[in-house]
Amino acid sequence: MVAVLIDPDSSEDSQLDALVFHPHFNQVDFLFVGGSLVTDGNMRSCLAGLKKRTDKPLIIFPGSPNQIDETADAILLLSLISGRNADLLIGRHVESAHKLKRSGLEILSTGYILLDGGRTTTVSYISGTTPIPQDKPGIAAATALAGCQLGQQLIYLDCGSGANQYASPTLIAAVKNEVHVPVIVGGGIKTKEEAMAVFKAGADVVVVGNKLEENPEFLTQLVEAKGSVMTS
Ligand code: 1GP
Repeated sequence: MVAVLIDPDSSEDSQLDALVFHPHFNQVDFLFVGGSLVTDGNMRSCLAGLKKRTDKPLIIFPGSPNQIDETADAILLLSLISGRNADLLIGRHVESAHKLKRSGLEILSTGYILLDGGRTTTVSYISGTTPIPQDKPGIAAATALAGCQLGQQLIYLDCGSGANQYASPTLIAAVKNEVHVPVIVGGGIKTKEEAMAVFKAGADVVVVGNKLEENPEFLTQLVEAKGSVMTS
């Protein structure tokens, strides 16, 4: 499946139109909304702008508890299991627990694994955590397995938005070999070939943000990548 990541801080009406009215938008499965640094509270207006245009599932990909908004459909309740920052493993969750319960959002418990994408990304800087080196697939696989043993329903392998390097197929395959929950892969995917490699390695959901923000026409190639793997 394909998910498009929308950053509420850079979602002008014209950008949303370019995405939603794209001829291949019907092939998009989910819209993830959020980011590791939403500075000016645009979450509600971004969700409203999307709801006006589409009935695709709107799933919050939260960078902080202030991104919880009951007008979405669901939330990836992320636990940053590749890091050792207690606040991002359980602290923020405790702070948000009541708000989340009241929100009525569908909660998708997600083991979030940050991978080294070849540069310092906002998420690694803001979270203060060290990403897993991509040449250590065994560490990523053991981390994903531990997340599942703790009851997480999804694993998200992320190189961080705007990464130079996307998740390596070897690492994705190692994780897939270890866990039986859906694996979401994102960060730094910029070409059709990269998207195909990620799908082929076993990603259940491929997420693209930056590249589509920069060029909505990339949706055609992303959808072709998904299609080519489904038919092979
Ligand atoms: C980031 O996985 C997402 O958390 C998407 O990354 O913006 O690099 O596509 P990009």
